Amino acid sequence: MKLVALAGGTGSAKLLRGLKSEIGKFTVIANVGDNVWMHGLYVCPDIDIAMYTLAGIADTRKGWGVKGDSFRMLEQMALLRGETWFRLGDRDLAIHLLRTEMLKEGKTLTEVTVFALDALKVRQRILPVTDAPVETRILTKEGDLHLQEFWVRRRARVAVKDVVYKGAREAHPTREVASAVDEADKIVICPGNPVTSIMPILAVDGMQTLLASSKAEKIAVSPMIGSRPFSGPAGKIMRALGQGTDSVAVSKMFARLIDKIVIDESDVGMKGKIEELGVRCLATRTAMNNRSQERRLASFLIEA
Ligand code: FO1
Repeated sequence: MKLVALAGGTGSAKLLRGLKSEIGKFTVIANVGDNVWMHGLYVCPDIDIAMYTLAGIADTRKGWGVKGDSFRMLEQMALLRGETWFRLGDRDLAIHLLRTEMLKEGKTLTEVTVFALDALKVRQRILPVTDAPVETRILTKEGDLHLQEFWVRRRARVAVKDVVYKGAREAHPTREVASAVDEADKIVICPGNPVTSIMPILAVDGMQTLLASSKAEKIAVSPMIGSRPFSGPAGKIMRALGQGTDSVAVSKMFARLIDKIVIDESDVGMKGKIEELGVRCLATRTAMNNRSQERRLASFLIEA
C-alpha cells in the first residue's frame, strides 16, 4: 500500500514512528509554515522533527531537536547578548548550517531534505509541501508575529486575532508532492495542530485540488481529546478564530477533503454530529503515550 502522511509537529511525529514500525516505507508531506530564519540559518522544525524521529535520534521528551543534545553555542550566544529564545542545540545546528549552505548554492529544500535523509539512513521520504517560502503568521493584539515568535518567544501569551499563511497563494506543491498524492492508495492527515501544522500544507495553492483529484482514501486523525488538543497552542488559536476546539470542529475544517476521521474513543458521543458532515467517523484510543500506543494507532489507520 502506498501511504502518504500530511504531517507537522510532535503528535504527527509519534504517528510517523508508529507507521514506520507497521509498514516501513511511506511518504511524508511536511508543513513548512513554521520554518524560520534564525542567526542567518534556515530552520525547518516540522521537517526536522519528522526526520530525527524516523532516524531514531529525536528528543521525544522535548518534542524537538536531537536527543542528548547540548546547548554550548547558546551559552556563548548569551555572553555575546545575542538572541537565545529559540534554543538551537549544538548537534541540531549541523542540519541548519548544511541546509542554509546548500540552499545558497541553489539547491531546493526538497533536494536538501533528500540529501539529509540519505545521510541519516532514513528509508521513508519526507517532502516539503512546497519549495517556495510560506510563513504562518499570527496576527495578535500586539502586531503580526511569526509562529515561532508567538509560540516560543511569547509563550502564546498574546491575544490572537487571526492566522495567515503568508506566501501560500503564490506557492505550489512540488512535482514530487503532486506525484506522491496522485499515486497514493491512502492519505493520512496526522494529528497535528489543525491551524498551524495542517492548514499551512492545505493552504498551498493547488494542494486541495490535488487531494480532491487523488483516488486515495483520505483519513484524518483528530488531535483533540474532549475539547483540548494533546499539546500545543491549537485550542487557544482555534478559539480565537471562532472555531470550536473539539473533534467536531476539526471534522468541519477537513470535511470537504476527507472520507473518514479517527477520533478518541472517549469522544464517541460526537460521532453523530461528525457523520452529519458527510465524514465517516471511527473511534479508538488516539493518545500516544508510548511506542505500543503509536503502533496501535498506526495499524488501526492501515486497516481502517
Ligand atoms: N520549541 C520550543 O518550545 N522552544 C524552543 O526553544 C524551540 C527550539 C527549536 C529549535 C529547533 C527546532 O527544529 C524546533 C524548536 N522548537 C522549539 C519547536 C518548534 O517551535 C515547534 O514546536 C514547531 O515549530 C511546531 O511544529
